[in-house]
Amino acid sequence: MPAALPPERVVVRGACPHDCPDTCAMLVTVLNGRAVEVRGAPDHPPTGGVLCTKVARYLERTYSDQRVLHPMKRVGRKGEGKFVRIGWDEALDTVATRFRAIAASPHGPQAILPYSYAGTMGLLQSSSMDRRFFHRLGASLLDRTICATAGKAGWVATVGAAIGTDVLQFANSKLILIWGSNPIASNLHFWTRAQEAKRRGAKLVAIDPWRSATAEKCHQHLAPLPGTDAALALGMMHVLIAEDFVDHDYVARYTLGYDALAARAAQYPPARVAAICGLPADAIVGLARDYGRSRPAAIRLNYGLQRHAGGGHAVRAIACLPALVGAWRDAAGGALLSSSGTYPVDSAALERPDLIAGQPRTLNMSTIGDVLLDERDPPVDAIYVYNSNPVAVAPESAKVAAGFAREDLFCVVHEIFQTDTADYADILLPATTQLEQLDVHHSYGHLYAQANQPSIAPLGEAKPNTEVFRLLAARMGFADDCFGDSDDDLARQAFRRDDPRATHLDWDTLRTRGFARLDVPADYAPFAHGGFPTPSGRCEFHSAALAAQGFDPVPDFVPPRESAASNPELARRFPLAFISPPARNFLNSSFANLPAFVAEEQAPQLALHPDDAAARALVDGDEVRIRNDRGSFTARLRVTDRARRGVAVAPSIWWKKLAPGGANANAVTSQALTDFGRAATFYDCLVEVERA
Ligand SMILES: Nc1nc2c(c(=O)[nH]1)N[C@H]1C(S)=C(S)[C@@H](COP(=O)(O)OP(=O)(O)OC[C@H]3O[C@@H](n4cnc5c(=O)[nH]c(N)nc54)[C@H](O)[C@@H]3O)O[C@H]1N2
Ligand SMILES: Nc1nc2c(c(=O)[nH]1)N[C@H]1C(S)=C(S)[C@@H](COP(=O)(O)OP(=O)(O)OC[C@H]3O[C@@H](n4cnc5c(=O)[nH]c(N)nc54)[C@H](O)[C@@H]3O)O[C@H]1N2
Ligand code: SF4
Ligand SMILES: [Mo]
Repeated sequence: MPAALPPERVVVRGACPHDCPDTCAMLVTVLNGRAVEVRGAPDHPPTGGVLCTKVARYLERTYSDQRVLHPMKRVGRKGEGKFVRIGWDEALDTVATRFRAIAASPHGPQAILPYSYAGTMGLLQSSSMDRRFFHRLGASLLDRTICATAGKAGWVATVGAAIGTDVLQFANSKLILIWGSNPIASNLHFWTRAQEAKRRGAKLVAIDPWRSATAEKCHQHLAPLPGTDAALALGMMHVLIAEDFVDHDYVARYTLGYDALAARAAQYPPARVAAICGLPADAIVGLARDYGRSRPAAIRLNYGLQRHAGGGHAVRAIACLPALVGAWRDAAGGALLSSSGTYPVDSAALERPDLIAGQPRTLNMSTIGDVLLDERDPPVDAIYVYNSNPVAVAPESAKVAAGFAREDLFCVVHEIFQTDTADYADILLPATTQLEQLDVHHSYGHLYAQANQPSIAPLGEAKPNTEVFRLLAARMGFADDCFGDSDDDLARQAFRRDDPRATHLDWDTLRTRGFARLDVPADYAPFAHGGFPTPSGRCEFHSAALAAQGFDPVPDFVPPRESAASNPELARRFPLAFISPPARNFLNSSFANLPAFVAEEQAPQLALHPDDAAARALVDGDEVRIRNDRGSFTARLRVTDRARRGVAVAPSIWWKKLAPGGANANAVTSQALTDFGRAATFYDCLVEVERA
């Protein structure tokens, strides 16, 4: 009898690819070519050996029997999801032939639109060869605004770049404001540090219209009405200035526009703020005093609070707080929205914007429904979707679906699964998962760069994004050298090595060790001595750059577009403010097709306060319809005081085709955009609820 071969067992280092600030380091155990275990790397400080419950079960995603494993072409109606298998050659030839024909037509290459977001956050698979391809093609540019650009614009106008407190430092804070963020669901490894701080005596305060799992575990929870955070921050500043908690030395040395900010804050006394936010005035005063007295005091603000008409101003107002009280002086003080700007990513090398000839137009991904349906010159004749599921995640979904259903639209979708969007594809291409592809990662929540090594061979005929664009470039006859770059070549170009923070980020080191910390001190306090990367080098309470663009140069409260105060007529018909924040077991719409995760979330739910339910004669467990002029969807009612009065909450994002009635929360959300950053306003949305 031949002796059995010894099983070959290897452990490969990887990085979680999902759109999550934690960017965990993964260890993938492979036995005879098959991944058998995925766990958190214990030696990577932010991860500390722990993955969230979703990615701890990543193998259920990689080896799911729902994987798209071969190229396919559509045979049914658009949206019906009927396909037949074809070969890669036929698939790529079809795409190249159509793209060439459109480019040569009177509409020109701008009639082609790429559509991608952060299905994977890896620098290679999210924004390298793809951008080169569409730049060289002359396609329309995509404004990637669906998540964070309002907050980013507000933060950058104030602080200068997406730089903030080191997440590891929050363990040493004495007061942590968790603002518009539900880290137990969406930023687990920050929550670990907040818990550590709590054990050492820190006070945790959640500011969220909904008593999230996180708010429930904080010492204090303030539930402002959605979209009123700028008023709350200005009210805090009112009190901090009136009661002289201001760090005058810090303000004088390192900030700009104090008088203008003080004048603005003077317009927001606690009584006025109380009325705007729906909070007791003494809670606002108490919050300001706690913040003024505690040291170190840190704020973890997140994107939940900027999905409103005034989202940019809201983040800008909060970003003023740490400079006003000098909280940046401490490594465990300050604030964190995103750390992505700390990484010297070489986007020019990866994306090659120099390949763009002329000035192609830019189309906004957050209004993709209108982009596809409205008349425009040239029209969008072709869309190529990858790393995103717009038919489920983009606002005003009925219009998005109608746009994708256009018979004259040539639609390519490159996907791991047959999503709601894939159902509309003419050509559906199979994508690899993170275990099957090479990548380099930065992070928007910590300060470590990482390598993701492929641990298994691609399943079926799946290919990574970089490879598909390389093949398409060849078919299009793009001869530029950059289309010959391998993934390894791309990985070497990821960071600007002349940046002092990038000392340890060379690819050979990353590849061997798995990760490396940016070259910043262990007790990193980015703005302890000023040095803000703004035009003035100061924290800009007054921004000349904003003024030059026609914006109010000083933070202000911009009311929600849809609220009783701003639109009473609409609020009479649709009296409930509706928010649809992330469900813990989904990641946007990822995982929302896999049985184990759907089972955890049970069914689409809507949480409503007992008074709001009683006023509509609704009881817990009812099937309810959530509706407004844009559309409707159904969910199971949860009557709970975790929702404040006047606010309805639907954890999201469900796949439409797996939800009752084929609709999800985006049936009711709007395509209106934010004050800064041209971003989506998912949580600025009035609805009415009735029994289905
Ligand atoms: N499990 C899980 N994790 C995720 C995601 C996921 O879908 N699932 N998504 C990832 C992505 S893409 C992102 S951008 C982040 C998002 O994560 P966060 O940035 O934390 O933002 P949200 O989850 O949108 O909202 C966080 C909280 O803000 C609250 N909120 C809503 N409106 C307001 C408001 O006007 N003011 C205040 N103060 N609070 C408000 C919501 O009720 C919610 O509890 O999470 C990432 N992580
Ligand atoms: N109602 C409501 N809507 C929302 C939000 C909300 O809170 N409420 N949140 C918004 C936010 S913050 C965001 S960021 C967006 C997120 O929206 P999207 O970025 O569209 O995120 P996902 O829904 O996770 O879809 C990503 C898709 O990319 C695919 N994918 C993953 N890796 C790869 C790869 O390597 N190659 C290819 N080709 N495909 C891959 C996945 O299978 C998945 O289907 O949704 C927004 N929509
Ligand atoms: S989704 Fe976030 S918390 Fe979960 S493993 Fe990935 S990076 Fe870590
Ligand atoms: Mo996001």
